[in-house]
Amino acid sequence: MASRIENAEFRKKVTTAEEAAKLIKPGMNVGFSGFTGAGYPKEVPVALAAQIKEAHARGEEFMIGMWTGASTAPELDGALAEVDGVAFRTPYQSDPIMRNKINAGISEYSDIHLSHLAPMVWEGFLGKLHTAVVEVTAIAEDGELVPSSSVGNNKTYLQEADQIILEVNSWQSRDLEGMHDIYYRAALPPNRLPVPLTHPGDRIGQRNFRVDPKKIVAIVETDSEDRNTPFKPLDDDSRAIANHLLDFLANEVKQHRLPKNLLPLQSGVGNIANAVLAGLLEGPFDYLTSYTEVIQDGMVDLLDSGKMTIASATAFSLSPEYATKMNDNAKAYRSKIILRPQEISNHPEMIRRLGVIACNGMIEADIYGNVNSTHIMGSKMQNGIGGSADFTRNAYISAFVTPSTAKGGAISAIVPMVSHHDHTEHDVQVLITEQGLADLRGLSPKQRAKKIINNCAHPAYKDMLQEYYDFALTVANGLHTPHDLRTAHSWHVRFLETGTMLPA
Ligand code: 0RQ
Repeated sequence: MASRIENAEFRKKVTTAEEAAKLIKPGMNVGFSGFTGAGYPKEVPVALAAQIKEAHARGEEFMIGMWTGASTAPELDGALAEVDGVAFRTPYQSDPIMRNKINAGISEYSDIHLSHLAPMVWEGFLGKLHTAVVEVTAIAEDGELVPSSSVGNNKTYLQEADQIILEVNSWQSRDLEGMHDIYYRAALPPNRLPVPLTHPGDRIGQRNFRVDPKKIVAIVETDSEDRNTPFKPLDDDSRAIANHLLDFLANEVKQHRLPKNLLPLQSGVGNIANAVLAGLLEGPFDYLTSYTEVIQDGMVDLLDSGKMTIASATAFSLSPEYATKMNDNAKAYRSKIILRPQEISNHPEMIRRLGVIACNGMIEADIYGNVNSTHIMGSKMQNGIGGSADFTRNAYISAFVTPSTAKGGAISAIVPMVSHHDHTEHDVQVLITEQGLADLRGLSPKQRAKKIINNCAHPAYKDMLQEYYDFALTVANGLHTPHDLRTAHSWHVRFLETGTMLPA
């Protein structure tokens, strides 16, 4: 493999993953690159996990604090969680082993908004950052670091860490250089200035990361690919949900509440989000733009077709097929895709200014429009809030999507009262299931309940929801948001006790 370390001084620091991992000591806080399976370090975490395992076998304590951009991959979250090596984890994660360790009480998890984490690190709220382990595409001749397939919190981790370990990955396209926009003028109050970005395509920063060479303690070379997961083929429910949203947007244009090319789109991760993007490909909207977190396959198709002119994000989240396509054609995509630090891709200031149309997945919503994105049955962590709240609260239109039932119909996604609260009724404007869409804008709680039960609930649960609501009207201590507190969570309790929310 040809070296991507184009600066001679940096070449002297090349070592093995095992030697590099030895520089990470028990109790250290480590900032890792990585966002939705893109741009995470692939060699050092696996070597570190082996060393943690050996230390535990000798009866020694060895755990670290793990900060990332968002979710990573089995070689990072999976490997370190497997050996009980993670004392503390933040922010969004979705690895099944990591999730189990959090829910088993082994790893503490702080579910921080994705736009908040970098400023919190600057502020020192999370304590000292001892080490950064960051994947880059290349080290340029001038000593700057060419970012790889995600930017995430890398700028912050490179600036704040005492010591830095780099993984230089030659699988990433060298042509990625120029796709990124690294903004260095963000500051803490009272010195914070407006971020001068008024269009998703604006470039306000520089191409590469700066780094203090004195802080680099090891460089590891690799050519391992990002662990990208394929999307499931579009199912009928995803298609129905996507169609409800597209019809809604078309009507907003007709009512002159949205321009013909809409406003910049944010779409969450997963199959429904991808179905929405697929629907846009066939839809009537042209000259679309996107101001979002991740670039998915569907967005690449929109850019290819010319339907979308520009996409701004912080990372790729592509299937293996599309990752290869991106690597082969990075030069051509550089004029249409911009990857930014996540405190900019998810910045409330920009989301509000641009008027982003946000669409995110959820676990459940209640009849009043409160949304739970993170917890199963009140206590068990699924993934985390990610960037969903960065976008939802500040969006021009905020929509949440889900199939109306889960686990083969045993769970209703519309419940009397959410078992955990991420997005309040004040922030949730549109709810969509395969059954239909509830436009909640400007409605009172009781008006919302009517729409949600009628338009979004699955037929198997519709009468049960109506009964709950009707009874709540007779027992509630006030008629603004009527609840029967004795039974508000009885559906969840029934599921935990019997395996279904449906009565016997
Ligand atoms: O469980 O894996 O055991 O089968 O939850 O559900 O239907 O596969 O949906 O992958 O789109 O995830 C909210 C988790 C939806 C996601 C959430 C069970 C279901 C399945 C996953 P299994 P699906 P998705 C910007 C946006 C927060 C972050 C975010 C998410 C599993 O969208 O993490 O929005 N959002 N970021 O069976 C019990 C219910 C359930 C349920 C689903 N009501 N009760 N279990 N499940 N509904 C991007 C980033 O921030 C990076």
